[in-house]
Amino acid sequence: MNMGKQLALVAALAAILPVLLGARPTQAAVVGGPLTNAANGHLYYLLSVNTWTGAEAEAQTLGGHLVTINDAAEDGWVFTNFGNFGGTARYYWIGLNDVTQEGTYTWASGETNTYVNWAPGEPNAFASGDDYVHLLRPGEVSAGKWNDTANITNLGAPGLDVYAVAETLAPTCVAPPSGLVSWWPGEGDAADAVGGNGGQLQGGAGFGAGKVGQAFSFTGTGQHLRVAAATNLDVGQGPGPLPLK
Ligand SMILES: [Ca+2]
Ligand SMILES: [Ca+2]
Ligand SMILES: [Ca+2]
Repeated sequence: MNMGKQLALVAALAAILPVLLGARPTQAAVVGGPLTNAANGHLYYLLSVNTWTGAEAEAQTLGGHLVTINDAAEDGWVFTNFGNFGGTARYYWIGLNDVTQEGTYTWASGETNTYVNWAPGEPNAFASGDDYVHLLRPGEVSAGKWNDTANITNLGAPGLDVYAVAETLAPTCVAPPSGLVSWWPGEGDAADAVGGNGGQLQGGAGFGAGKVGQAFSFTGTGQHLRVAAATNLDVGQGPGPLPLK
């Protein structure tokens, strides 16, 4: 290839590259999880490669924020579960930033805990706009420790993409409607949380993961919850027991 063609190729690539880079969605997407942290019941999601602000936007869509690392235990839990998610060592954004005031770091969630885990020499505010914090990935010196950088998607070389971890509160049940006679939450037993009409699981019915906590699990023919007749649970006359399936 002669020099003229090389220059033309470079010019063509230079024209295409910003288009390719600009093609990344402005808001991250969920690529892993949610995983539940038993220590606090919160849900954590791995988000796709994006800027800190793009990742925070997705975290808010999920009902939370980029993860707030409240203490060393949470720091370790998140790093263990997401630093090498799917067998790929990943950098990931956390909610810490000093956008509002240079040098004063705050969490996207508004929480005011003071635990930090900076890598040696960080945060160094290497460049103006280095206001966003990510973890160093497994296999690196200072793996799991924190670094401030710019609002970017990549740390400057192929493969150095930055993912993110979002944290949301545990889902909660809606408030029970007024006049509720009985409520069987299915949290490991067949107790009635409202009316005293506890039941008996029949036919090998059990419990599984529910939308909130546990739920009844009916997986075979004849499995049901049997509840005895009661004056406060009058379902009228029928051919047999009222099944809950
Ligand atoms: Ca947290
Ligand atoms: Ca800064
Ligand atoms: Ca830095």
